Amino acid sequence: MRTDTGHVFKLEDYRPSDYLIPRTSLDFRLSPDATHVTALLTIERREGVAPTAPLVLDGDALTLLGVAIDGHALAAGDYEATPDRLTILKPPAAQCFELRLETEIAPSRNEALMGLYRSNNVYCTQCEAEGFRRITYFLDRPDILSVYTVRVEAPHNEAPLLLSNGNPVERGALANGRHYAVWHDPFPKPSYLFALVAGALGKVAGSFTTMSGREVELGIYVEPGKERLAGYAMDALKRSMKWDEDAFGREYDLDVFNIVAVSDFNMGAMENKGLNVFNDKYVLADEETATDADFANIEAIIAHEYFHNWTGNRITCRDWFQLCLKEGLTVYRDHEFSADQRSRAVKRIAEVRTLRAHQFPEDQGPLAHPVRPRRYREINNFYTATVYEKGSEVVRMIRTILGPELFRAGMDLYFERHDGQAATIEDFLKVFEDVSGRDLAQFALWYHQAGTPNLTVSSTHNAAAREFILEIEQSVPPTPAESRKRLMHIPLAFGFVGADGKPVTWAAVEGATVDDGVIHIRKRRHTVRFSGVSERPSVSLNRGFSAPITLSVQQKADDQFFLAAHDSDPFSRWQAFNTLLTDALIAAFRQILDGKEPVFAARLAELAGRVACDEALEPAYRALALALPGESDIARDIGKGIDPDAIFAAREALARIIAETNRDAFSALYDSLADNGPFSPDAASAGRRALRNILLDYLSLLPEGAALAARSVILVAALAVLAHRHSGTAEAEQALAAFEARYRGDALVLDKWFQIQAGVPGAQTVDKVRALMQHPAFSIANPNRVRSLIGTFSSANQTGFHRPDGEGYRLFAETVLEVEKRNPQVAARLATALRSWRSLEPGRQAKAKQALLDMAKVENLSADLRDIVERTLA
Ligand code: 0A1
Ligand code: ZN
Repeated sequence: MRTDTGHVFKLEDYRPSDYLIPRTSLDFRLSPDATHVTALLTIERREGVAPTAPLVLDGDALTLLGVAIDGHALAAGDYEATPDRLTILKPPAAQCFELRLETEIAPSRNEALMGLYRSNNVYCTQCEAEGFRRITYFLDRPDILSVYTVRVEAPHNEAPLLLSNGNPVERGALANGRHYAVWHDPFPKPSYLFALVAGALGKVAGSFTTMSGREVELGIYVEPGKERLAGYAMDALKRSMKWDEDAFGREYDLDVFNIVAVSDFNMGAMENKGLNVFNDKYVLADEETATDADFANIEAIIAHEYFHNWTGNRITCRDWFQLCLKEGLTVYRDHEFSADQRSRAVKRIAEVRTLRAHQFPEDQGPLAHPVRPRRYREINNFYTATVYEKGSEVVRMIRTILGPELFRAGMDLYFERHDGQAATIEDFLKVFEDVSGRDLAQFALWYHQAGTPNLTVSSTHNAAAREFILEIEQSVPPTPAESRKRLMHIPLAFGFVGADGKPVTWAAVEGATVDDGVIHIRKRRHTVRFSGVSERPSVSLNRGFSAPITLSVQQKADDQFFLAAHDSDPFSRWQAFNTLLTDALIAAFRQILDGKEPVFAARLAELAGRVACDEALEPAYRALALALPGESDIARDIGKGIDPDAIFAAREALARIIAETNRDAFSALYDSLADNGPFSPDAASAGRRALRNILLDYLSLLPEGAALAARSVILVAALAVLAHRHSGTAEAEQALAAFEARYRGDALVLDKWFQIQAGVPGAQTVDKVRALMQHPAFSIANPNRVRSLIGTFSSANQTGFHRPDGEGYRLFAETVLEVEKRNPQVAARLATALRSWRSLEPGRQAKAKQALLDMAKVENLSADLRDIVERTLA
């Protein structure tokens, strides 16, 4: 485990490497406890660098067996080797030489799941961000692009399948039941994209003909016997390949494209060139148990990794500060893909909900950082919602500002200009400046400045002058290390809606640039005057969520109700209703804290009924509208003094009133949505199921509700409703027991069972989680198990985790430290669940702080966990 060195990496310290590695040959003799790796590296001194410059290679926990240059073994005084560094003190004077390294590693003992490790007896690798240095010494940085040839050798019976990046070149049998395969990847790539997989796996085969007529062989490898569960993933892959051709003109470039699903994986998946490695959760889907969210995730992640082939692999990042160059852009591309495959409006709402749930609290808390950070101690901790999701929003804003044609022209120029390079955010912005002739300097602050900007908006209508005025003021709250903020360029899409529901137009506008339905906010204050507006319109702002900001609008409830029923922009219509719900919940929260019964306006519950039954709206959209803001969404909007029990009570009270008001309508609609035909994962069917599930959630609050949920419990969604709404009842206990008995042997399905129980609201769940950690199917070494149980408990169970006596935090801190011994990366990510501790009411706040301090005082903490804990406390 890499313990904390306290070293801070800074963007301004970037220097090109003195040496390059144009070619890399690797030879692996695989064995679980002692894999022998021989690396033959062609080293080139960069033009202008003095021959005396030592060659310093990165390592991590490595054992060096031998080192030679141009065929001659080095003498002891010619180099220095430690587990994390190899220094060649006096490299040859020649500009180019060959370095041969032999290392030995133990994949079976690698529990950090970085570098070469074993998952279910399969050898696999994970090298992003700095895992390659756990395989051999290397210039393990993304601007070192190398052409790889890889030979893999293993006993045939243990590993009949031998895969690496690129195209297969050669394979053959050897003595003693061994065999080998050679792979060559003609595209220069950074070491973080290296991959190797070896083992006994089942294959789903497919093929794809590219736009220029090349045939690509597709393979998805899974645990033997699970092939039938990978059909949806294969279908999603083919659709992704076609979409990238149609939407971005990007064609696949190798003869084969392989995906391997493994059971032990730190993240979702990895885009290694030609050999994506996936967490099996995002490949395997059983119709009986997979939720519609599972299918949507598989589709999105298959697409995401595939799209990286151009945005990330062909054009990679110069250094890890530029992570958003590949991630934000690729998330933007996968969002667009899903929007095209499904409903654009529904997808956009779901994206915004995710952004608000994960990125806003990051941006508003101690872990806030710019989309392109300038500093890091541990890069693993920067695979964040800010880099990914806000990074995607920034790309979306570029498209909003330039329009679709110039955006596409910029992307074409980006691919043309930077193919084969390790690029920067400046390079990316420059292509859009070049195609449009615009200056994006102020816009670039979206990459450089942390924090969620806020716009305060008020309006006045002067009937006599037929003038409508918007007063808009921007502010960016201070964030750690950035107390003063500069003014940003915020593209604010908007519309005026008249009393008849039709758009209201204007004759002229002054006070800001307004084009194509977008107000360009660039100054602190804008007074935007629209002339020729005779009636006072309702104002629909940030349509389509054109900018990732918060809005404080002085708007009457009547206007919100009106927009919730009439806004022609589906996102803003959803937003109007959601704002009404949020406002009502916050008011109820305050009433509960004051010891009062919460009261809700009757028209809110009635509106929920009308939305549910509005046949003009697609079912998936109605389902999203009916989903009340989550407990943590409400907490975020309240800001401070959070008492999760009071929020829970407010939310329950509103849900109950909506259910009671609409009992008959919800019940009839629920019945009418019964799906008797064969299962289909398509978006329309998923939408009907989503609506049915949310109706069930409401109906379960009525006296007859438990029985209704119990009738449909094979469905994961119904089991969750029953277990959460009726926890402890005989029906719930029986249903959970039956589910466990039925899926005992299936780890991924049982994860849902862990997840549902970890999410049961209330103080008793801490003990349940503790007990479940002893369940035979639970393993502290497996990231999916840990995330299902501990991750769900700490980030999706507000009343359980934030139990007033602090027991939830204690269990959490203990478990994080236990996970950390094996897997610092997963532990650090879990630990971020405490990032909003300062917004809690004082009692809980003190206990949460204590849990953080308990972690901080542990000696030899990993760099990953120390970084998170210390920044959270700072
Ligand atoms: N590049 C991957 C994410 C990823 C990052 C780090 C990893 O290390 C364990 C694994 C995956 C993606 O964006 O999908
Ligand atoms: Zn990615």
